[in-house]
Amino acid sequence: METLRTLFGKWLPARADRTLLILGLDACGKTTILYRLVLDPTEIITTIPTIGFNVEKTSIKTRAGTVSVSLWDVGGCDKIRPLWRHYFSGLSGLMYIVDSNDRERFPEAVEEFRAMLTEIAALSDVGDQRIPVIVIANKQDLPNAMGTLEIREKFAPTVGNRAFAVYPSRALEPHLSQTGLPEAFEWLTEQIVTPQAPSVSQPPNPSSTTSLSTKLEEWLLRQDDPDDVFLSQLDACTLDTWDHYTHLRIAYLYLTREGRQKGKNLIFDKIEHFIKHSPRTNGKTFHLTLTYFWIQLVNYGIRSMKPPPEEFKQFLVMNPHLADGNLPLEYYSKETLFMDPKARTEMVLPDKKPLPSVIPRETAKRRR
Ligand SMILES: Nc1nc2c(ncn2[C@@H]2O[C@H](COP(=O)(O)OP(=O)(O)O)[C@@H](O)[C@H]2O)c(=O)[nH]1
Ligand SMILES: [Mg+2]
Repeated sequence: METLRTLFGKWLPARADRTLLILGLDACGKTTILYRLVLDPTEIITTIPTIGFNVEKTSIKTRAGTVSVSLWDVGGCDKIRPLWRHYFSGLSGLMYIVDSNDRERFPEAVEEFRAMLTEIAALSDVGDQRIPVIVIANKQDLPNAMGTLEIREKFAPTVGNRAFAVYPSRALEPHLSQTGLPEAFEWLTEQIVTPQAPSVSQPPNPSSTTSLSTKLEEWLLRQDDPDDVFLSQLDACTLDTWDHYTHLRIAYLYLTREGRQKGKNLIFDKIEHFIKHSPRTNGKTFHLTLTYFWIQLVNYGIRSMKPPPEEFKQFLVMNPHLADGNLPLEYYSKETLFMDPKARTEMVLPDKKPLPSVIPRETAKRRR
Protein backbone atom coordinates (compact mmCIF):
# COMPACT_ATOMS: atom_id res chain seq x y z
CA MET A 1 0.00 0.00 0.00
CA GLU A 2 2.89 2.35 0.71
CA THR A 3 3.86 2.38 -2.97
CA LEU A 4 0.35 3.16 -4.06
CA ARG A 5 0.29 5.85 -1.47
CA THR A 6 3.47 7.39 -2.76
CA LEU A 7 2.13 7.21 -6.26
CA PHE A 8 -0.96 9.07 -5.20
CA GLY A 9 0.79 11.45 -2.86
CA LYS A 10 0.92 14.33 -5.25
CA TRP A 11 -2.77 14.16 -6.00
CA LEU A 12 -3.89 14.09 -2.42
CA PRO A 13 -5.83 17.17 -1.41
CA ALA A 14 -4.23 19.76 0.79
CA ARG A 15 -5.50 19.52 4.35
CA ALA A 16 -8.61 21.61 4.59
CA ASP A 17 -10.76 22.53 7.53
CA ARG A 18 -13.80 21.40 5.69
CA THR A 19 -14.11 18.89 2.96
CA LEU A 20 -17.12 17.98 0.95
CA LEU A 21 -17.22 14.82 -1.09
CA ILE A 22 -19.36 14.40 -4.17
CA LEU A 23 -19.67 10.75 -5.01
CA GLY A 24 -21.76 8.36 -7.03
CA LEU A 25 -21.49 5.73 -9.75
CA ASP A 26 -20.01 6.85 -13.06
CA ALA A 27 -22.33 8.80 -15.35
CA CYS A 28 -24.79 9.72 -12.59
CA GLY A 29 -24.05 13.41 -13.16
CA LYS A 30 -21.34 14.34 -10.64
CA THR A 31 -19.22 16.40 -13.00
CA THR A 32 -22.26 18.16 -14.41
CA ILE A 33 -23.45 19.03 -10.92
CA LEU A 34 -20.03 20.18 -9.76
CA TYR A 35 -19.81 22.56 -12.71
CA ARG A 36 -23.18 24.00 -11.81
CA LEU A 37 -22.21 24.52 -8.20
CA VAL A 38 -18.94 26.36 -8.64
CA LEU A 39 -18.76 29.97 -9.72
CA ASP A 40 -15.61 29.57 -11.73
CA PRO A 41 -15.37 26.20 -13.46
CA THR A 42 -11.83 26.90 -14.59
CA GLU A 43 -10.79 26.29 -11.02
CA ILE A 44 -11.76 22.66 -11.22
CA ILE A 45 -8.70 20.45 -11.45
CA THR A 46 -9.04 16.95 -12.76
CA THR A 47 -6.43 14.36 -11.94
CA ILE A 48 -6.39 10.97 -13.59
CA PRO A 49 -3.74 8.77 -12.05
CA THR A 50 -2.72 5.82 -14.17
CA ILE A 51 -4.84 3.18 -12.50
CA GLY A 52 -7.93 5.20 -13.13
CA PHE A 53 -8.84 6.93 -9.90
CA ASN A 54 -10.36 9.96 -11.48
CA VAL A 55 -10.55 12.82 -8.98
CA GLU A 56 -11.88 16.27 -9.57
CA LYS A 57 -11.05 18.93 -7.01
CA THR A 58 -12.02 22.49 -6.36
CA SER A 59 -13.28 24.69 -3.60
CA ILE A 60 -16.63 26.29 -3.07
CA LYS A 61 -17.39 29.42 -1.09
CA THR A 62 -20.26 28.86 1.30
CA ARG A 63 -21.67 30.44 4.42
CA ALA A 64 -19.56 27.87 6.21
CA GLY A 65 -16.42 29.36 4.70
CA THR A 66 -14.43 27.90 1.86
CA VAL A 67 -15.05 24.21 1.55
CA SER A 68 -12.77 22.01 -0.46
CA VAL A 69 -14.59 19.60 -2.70
CA SER A 70 -13.38 16.31 -4.09
CA LEU A 71 -15.30 14.17 -6.49
CA TRP A 72 -14.80 10.66 -7.79
CA ASP A 73 -16.67 7.64 -9.09
CA VAL A 74 -17.49 4.87 -6.68
CA GLY A 75 -18.14 1.33 -7.82
CA GLY A 76 -16.17 -1.28 -9.59
CA CYS A 77 -12.63 -0.67 -8.47
CA ASP A 78 -11.96 -2.02 -4.99
CA LYS A 79 -8.22 -1.71 -5.50
CA ILE A 80 -8.27 1.99 -4.87
CA ARG A 81 -10.73 1.90 -1.97
CA PRO A 82 -7.95 2.06 0.66
CA LEU A 83 -6.92 5.40 -0.81
CA TRP A 84 -10.26 7.04 -0.19
CA ARG A 85 -9.48 7.66 3.42
CA HIS A 86 -6.92 10.27 2.41
CA TYR A 87 -9.79 12.38 1.21
CA PHE A 88 -11.73 12.07 4.42
CA SER A 89 -9.63 14.57 6.35
CA GLY A 90 -11.86 17.34 7.67
CA LEU A 91 -14.83 15.67 6.09
CA SER A 92 -17.94 17.66 6.87
CA GLY A 93 -20.44 16.58 4.29
CA LEU A 94 -21.21 13.92 1.74
CA MET A 95 -23.20 14.54 -1.41
CA TYR A 96 -24.15 11.31 -3.09
CA ILE A 97 -25.52 11.55 -6.61
CA VAL A 98 -27.87 8.95 -8.04
CA ASP A 99 -29.03 8.55 -11.63
CA SER A 100 -32.72 8.19 -10.81
CA ASN A 101 -33.39 6.92 -14.29
CA ASP A 102 -30.97 4.00 -14.08
CA ARG A 103 -33.09 1.44 -12.27
CA GLU A 104 -30.79 -1.38 -13.26
CA ARG A 105 -27.81 0.02 -11.39
CA PHE A 106 -29.81 1.47 -8.53
CA PRO A 107 -29.10 -1.45 -6.13
CA GLU A 108 -25.39 -1.04 -6.86
CA ALA A 109 -25.66 2.68 -6.11
CA VAL A 110 -27.22 1.94 -2.72
CA GLU A 111 -24.66 -0.74 -1.93
CA GLU A 112 -21.73 1.50 -2.78
CA PHE A 113 -23.20 4.22 -0.62
CA ARG A 114 -23.53 1.83 2.30
CA ALA A 115 -19.95 0.66 1.82
CA MET A 116 -18.76 4.24 1.70
CA LEU A 117 -20.46 5.11 4.99
CA THR A 118 -18.96 2.02 6.59
CA GLU A 119 -15.55 3.14 5.42
CA ILE A 120 -16.08 6.61 6.85
CA ALA A 121 -17.41 5.28 10.13
CA ALA A 122 -14.38 3.02 10.52
CA LEU A 123 -12.01 5.95 10.51
CA SER A 124 -11.23 7.16 13.95
CA ASP A 125 -9.73 10.41 12.73
CA VAL A 126 -12.97 11.36 11.06
CA GLY A 127 -14.47 10.88 14.48
CA ASP A 128 -17.70 12.67 13.85
CA GLN A 129 -20.20 10.02 12.94
CA ARG A 130 -22.82 12.64 12.35
CA ILE A 131 -21.49 13.91 9.04
CA PRO A 132 -24.55 15.05 7.11
CA VAL A 133 -25.34 13.15 3.95
CA ILE A 134 -27.48 14.30 1.08
CA VAL A 135 -28.61 12.08 -1.74
CA ILE A 136 -29.29 13.91 -4.99
CA ALA A 137 -31.89 12.11 -7.07
CA ASN A 138 -30.58 13.40 -10.38
CA LYS A 139 -32.02 13.14 -13.91
CA GLN A 140 -35.57 13.72 -12.70
CA ASP A 141 -36.32 15.05 -16.18
CA LEU A 142 -36.13 11.56 -17.69
CA PRO A 143 -39.39 9.63 -18.11
CA ASN A 144 -38.38 6.49 -16.21
CA ALA A 145 -36.93 8.33 -13.20
CA MET A 146 -37.59 6.93 -9.74
CA GLY A 147 -39.20 9.41 -7.35
CA THR A 148 -37.42 10.81 -4.30
CA LEU A 149 -39.65 8.93 -1.86
CA GLU A 150 -38.78 5.60 -3.41
CA ILE A 151 -35.10 6.51 -3.40
CA ARG A 152 -35.26 7.70 0.17
CA GLU A 153 -36.81 4.42 1.29
CA LYS A 154 -33.84 2.48 0.00
CA PHE A 155 -31.15 4.80 1.30
CA ALA A 156 -32.56 5.73 4.70
CA PRO A 157 -31.84 2.40 6.44
CA THR A 158 -28.12 2.85 5.75
CA VAL A 159 -27.56 6.31 7.22
CA GLY A 160 -27.79 5.63 10.94
CA ASN A 161 -27.96 8.79 13.05
CA ARG A 162 -26.68 11.14 10.42
CA ALA A 163 -28.59 14.15 9.22
CA PHE A 164 -29.98 12.93 5.93
CA ALA A 165 -32.00 14.34 3.06
CA VAL A 166 -32.93 13.39 -0.47
CA TYR A 167 -33.37 16.18 -3.01
CA PRO A 168 -34.54 15.89 -6.61
CA SER A 169 -32.43 17.40 -9.36
CA ARG A 170 -32.47 18.11 -13.06
CA ALA A 171 -28.90 19.11 -13.55
CA LEU A 172 -29.24 20.05 -17.22
CA GLU A 173 -31.99 22.67 -16.77
CA PRO A 174 -30.71 25.90 -18.37
CA HIS A 175 -31.61 28.02 -15.34
CA LEU A 176 -29.81 27.05 -12.19
CA SER A 177 -32.89 27.95 -10.16
CA GLN A 178 -34.80 25.19 -11.97
CA THR A 179 -32.28 22.44 -11.24
CA GLY A 180 -33.10 21.88 -7.58
CA LEU A 181 -29.39 22.12 -6.84
CA PRO A 182 -29.36 25.42 -4.93
CA GLU A 183 -31.92 24.07 -2.44
CA ALA A 184 -29.96 20.86 -2.00
CA PHE A 185 -26.69 22.67 -1.52
CA GLU A 186 -28.35 25.08 0.90
CA TRP A 187 -29.57 22.17 3.03
CA LEU A 188 -26.10 20.69 3.17
CA THR A 189 -24.50 24.04 4.01
CA GLU A 190 -27.04 24.57 6.75
CA GLN A 191 -26.10 21.21 8.26
CA ILE A 192 -22.44 22.17 8.16
CA VAL A 193 -22.99 25.62 9.67
CA THR A 194 -25.45 24.46 12.31
CA PRO A 195 -24.81 20.83 12.98
CA GLN A 196 -27.63 18.89 14.56
CA ALA A 197 -27.80 19.83 18.19
CA PRO A 198 -26.03 17.17 20.19
CA SER A 199 -28.47 14.92 21.92
CA VAL A 200 -28.17 13.78 25.49
CA SER A 201 -27.76 10.31 24.13
CA GLN A 202 -27.59 8.88 20.66
CA PRO A 203 -30.74 7.41 19.17
CA PRO A 204 -30.52 3.67 19.38
CA ASN A 205 -29.38 1.33 16.68
CA PRO A 206 -31.91 -1.32 15.80
CA SER A 207 -30.94 -4.57 17.44
CA SER A 208 -31.79 -6.98 14.66
CA THR A 209 -31.65 -5.19 11.36
CA THR A 210 -33.12 -7.93 9.19
CA SER A 211 -36.24 -8.62 11.23
CA LEU A 212 -36.74 -4.90 11.55
CA SER A 213 -36.51 -4.31 7.85
CA THR A 214 -39.01 -7.11 7.18
CA LYS A 215 -41.37 -5.49 9.62
CA LEU A 216 -40.78 -2.09 8.12
CA GLU A 217 -41.46 -3.42 4.65
CA GLU A 218 -44.73 -4.92 5.80
CA TRP A 219 -45.66 -1.60 7.39
CA LEU A 220 -44.83 0.39 4.29
CA LEU A 221 -47.14 -1.79 2.21
CA ARG A 222 -50.12 -1.16 4.47
CA GLN A 223 -53.03 0.53 2.79
CA ASP A 224 -53.78 3.31 5.20
CA ASP A 225 -56.93 5.34 5.46
CA PRO A 226 -56.23 9.05 5.10
CA ASP A 227 -54.94 10.68 8.30
CA ASP A 228 -58.18 12.47 9.14
CA VAL A 229 -60.24 9.31 8.69
CA PHE A 230 -57.76 7.46 10.87
CA LEU A 231 -58.02 10.04 13.66
CA SER A 232 -61.80 10.09 13.61
CA GLN A 233 -61.81 6.29 13.86
CA LEU A 234 -59.55 6.66 16.87
CA ASP A 235 -62.10 8.99 18.48
CA ALA A 236 -64.98 6.69 17.59
CA CYS A 237 -63.08 3.63 18.85
CA THR A 238 -63.56 1.94 15.48
CA LEU A 239 -59.92 1.55 14.41
CA ASP A 240 -59.36 -1.85 12.87
CA THR A 241 -55.78 -2.20 14.08
CA TRP A 242 -54.33 -1.47 17.48
CA ASP A 243 -50.69 -2.39 17.24
CA HIS A 244 -47.32 -0.72 17.47
CA TYR A 245 -47.76 0.82 14.02
CA THR A 246 -51.07 2.36 15.05
CA HIS A 247 -49.53 3.84 18.20
CA LEU A 248 -46.62 5.35 16.33
CA ARG A 249 -48.98 6.84 13.77
CA ILE A 250 -51.12 8.43 16.46
CA ALA A 251 -48.03 9.90 18.10
CA TYR A 252 -46.61 11.11 14.79
CA LEU A 253 -49.86 12.82 13.72
CA TYR A 254 -50.53 14.65 16.96
CA LEU A 255 -46.91 15.70 17.46
CA THR A 256 -46.58 17.09 13.94
CA ARG A 257 -50.00 18.74 14.00
CA GLU A 258 -50.14 20.07 17.52
CA GLY A 259 -46.52 20.38 18.66
CA ARG A 260 -44.95 18.63 21.58
CA GLN A 261 -46.88 19.97 24.58
CA LYS A 262 -50.40 19.92 23.26
CA GLY A 263 -49.72 16.86 21.13
CA LYS A 264 -48.43 14.88 24.07
CA ASN A 265 -51.52 15.55 26.16
CA LEU A 266 -53.82 14.67 23.29
CA ILE A 267 -52.00 11.39 22.68
CA PHE A 268 -52.34 10.39 26.34
CA ASP A 269 -56.03 11.25 26.37
CA LYS A 270 -56.86 9.54 23.08
CA ILE A 271 -55.01 6.33 23.83
CA GLU A 272 -56.46 6.08 27.30
CA HIS A 273 -59.94 6.71 25.93
CA PHE A 274 -59.54 4.08 23.22
CA ILE A 275 -58.25 1.46 25.64
CA LYS A 276 -61.19 2.10 27.95
CA HIS A 277 -63.88 1.96 25.31
CA SER A 278 -62.81 -0.27 22.46
CA PRO A 279 -63.65 -3.99 22.58
CA ARG A 280 -60.39 -4.48 20.69
CA THR A 281 -58.28 -3.67 23.75
CA ASN A 282 -60.20 -5.91 26.10
CA GLY A 283 -58.34 -6.35 29.35
CA LYS A 284 -55.42 -4.12 28.39
CA THR A 285 -54.58 -1.24 30.64
CA PHE A 286 -52.88 2.00 29.94
CA HIS A 287 -49.10 2.09 30.59
CA LEU A 288 -48.09 5.65 31.23
CA THR A 289 -44.32 5.23 31.17
CA LEU A 290 -44.35 3.26 27.92
CA THR A 291 -46.65 5.75 26.27
CA TYR A 292 -44.40 8.58 27.37
CA PHE A 293 -41.38 6.68 26.10
CA TRP A 294 -42.76 6.30 22.58
CA ILE A 295 -43.95 9.90 22.46
CA GLN A 296 -40.48 11.05 23.40
CA LEU A 297 -38.83 8.91 20.71
CA VAL A 298 -41.27 9.86 17.99
CA ASN A 299 -40.85 13.52 18.88
CA TYR A 300 -37.09 13.14 18.79
CA GLY A 301 -37.35 11.51 15.36
CA ILE A 302 -39.53 14.29 13.98
CA ARG A 303 -37.35 17.12 15.32
CA SER A 304 -34.14 15.62 14.05
CA MET A 305 -35.38 15.34 10.46
CA LYS A 306 -34.48 18.21 8.18
CA PRO A 307 -36.47 18.87 6.14
CA PRO A 308 -39.32 17.70 8.37
CA PRO A 309 -41.12 14.56 7.26
CA GLU A 310 -44.06 15.06 4.92
CA GLU A 311 -45.91 11.94 5.86
CA PHE A 312 -45.92 9.13 8.36
CA LYS A 313 -44.41 6.44 6.15
CA GLN A 314 -41.57 8.68 5.15
CA PHE A 315 -40.98 9.35 8.84
CA LEU A 316 -40.86 5.59 9.52
CA VAL A 317 -38.35 4.99 6.78
CA MET A 318 -36.12 7.61 8.31
CA ASN A 319 -36.51 6.22 11.81
CA PRO A 320 -36.48 2.46 11.32
CA HIS A 321 -35.43 1.78 14.92
CA LEU A 322 -38.92 2.81 16.02
CA ALA A 323 -40.28 -0.42 14.56
CA ASP A 324 -38.40 -2.29 17.26
CA GLY A 325 -40.94 -3.12 19.95
CA ASN A 326 -38.11 -4.04 22.33
CA LEU A 327 -36.61 -0.59 22.17
CA PRO A 328 -37.85 0.42 25.64
CA LEU A 329 -35.66 -2.34 27.10
CA GLU A 330 -32.56 -0.53 25.88
CA TYR A 331 -33.48 2.23 28.30
CA TYR A 332 -35.36 0.47 31.07
CA SER A 333 -34.79 -2.77 32.92
CA LYS A 334 -37.68 -5.22 32.78
CA GLU A 335 -38.07 -4.89 36.53
CA THR A 336 -38.62 -1.15 36.37
CA LEU A 337 -40.90 -1.22 33.37
CA PHE A 338 -43.04 -4.28 33.97
CA MET A 339 -42.57 -5.70 37.46
CA ASP A 340 -43.09 -2.48 39.33
CA PRO A 341 -46.74 -1.38 39.03
CA LYS A 342 -45.69 2.23 39.53
CA ALA A 343 -44.51 2.56 35.90
CA ARG A 344 -48.06 2.00 34.69
CA THR A 345 -49.59 4.90 36.49
CA GLU A 346 -46.82 7.43 36.72
CA MET A 347 -43.88 8.48 34.63
CA VAL A 348 -40.81 6.56 35.75
CA LEU A 349 -37.34 7.57 34.55
CA PRO A 350 -35.21 5.07 32.67
CA ASP A 351 -32.68 3.17 34.75
CA LYS A 352 -30.35 2.00 31.95
CA LYS A 353 -29.68 5.14 29.94
CA PRO A 354 -31.34 8.53 29.44
CA LEU A 355 -33.90 9.05 26.71
CA PRO A 356 -32.70 10.93 23.65
CA SER A 357 -33.85 14.49 23.85
CA VAL A 358 -33.95 17.39 21.50
CA ILE A 359 -32.16 20.60 22.28
CA PRO A 360 -34.14 23.21 20.36
CA ARG A 361 -32.22 24.76 17.53
CA GLU A 362 -32.52 28.28 18.96
CA THR A 363 -30.93 27.22 22.23
CA ALA A 364 -28.15 25.46 20.38
CA LYS A 365 -27.41 28.60 18.39
CA ARG A 366 -27.30 30.83 21.41
CA ARG A 367 -24.82 28.52 23.09
CA ARG A 368 -22.30 28.75 20.31
N1 LIG B 1 -31.21 13.92 -18.74
C1 LIG B 1 -30.27 14.26 -17.87
N2 LIG B 1 -28.98 13.98 -18.13
C2 LIG B 1 -28.05 14.35 -17.23
C3 LIG B 1 -28.40 15.01 -16.02
N3 LIG B 1 -27.26 15.24 -15.34
C4 LIG B 1 -26.25 14.75 -16.08
N4 LIG B 1 -26.71 14.23 -17.25
C5 LIG B 1 -25.94 13.58 -18.32
O1 LIG B 1 -25.43 12.34 -17.84
C6 LIG B 1 -24.17 12.08 -18.44
C7 LIG B 1 -23.12 11.83 -17.36
O2 LIG B 1 -22.90 13.01 -16.64
P1 LIG B 1 -21.51 13.31 -15.89
O3 LIG B 1 -21.67 14.59 -15.18
O4 LIG B 1 -20.39 13.20 -16.83
O5 LIG B 1 -21.47 12.08 -14.89
P2 LIG B 1 -20.30 11.64 -13.88
O6 LIG B 1 -19.65 10.44 -14.50
O7 LIG B 1 -21.02 11.25 -12.64
O8 LIG B 1 -19.38 12.79 -13.68
C8 LIG B 1 -23.84 13.28 -19.30
O9 LIG B 1 -24.21 12.98 -20.63
C9 LIG B 1 -24.73 14.38 -18.73
O10 LIG B 1 -25.08 15.34 -19.69
C10 LIG B 1 -29.80 15.28 -15.78
O11 LIG B 1 -30.22 15.81 -14.74
N5 LIG B 1 -30.67 14.87 -16.72
MG1 LIG C 1 -17.34 12.83 -14.18
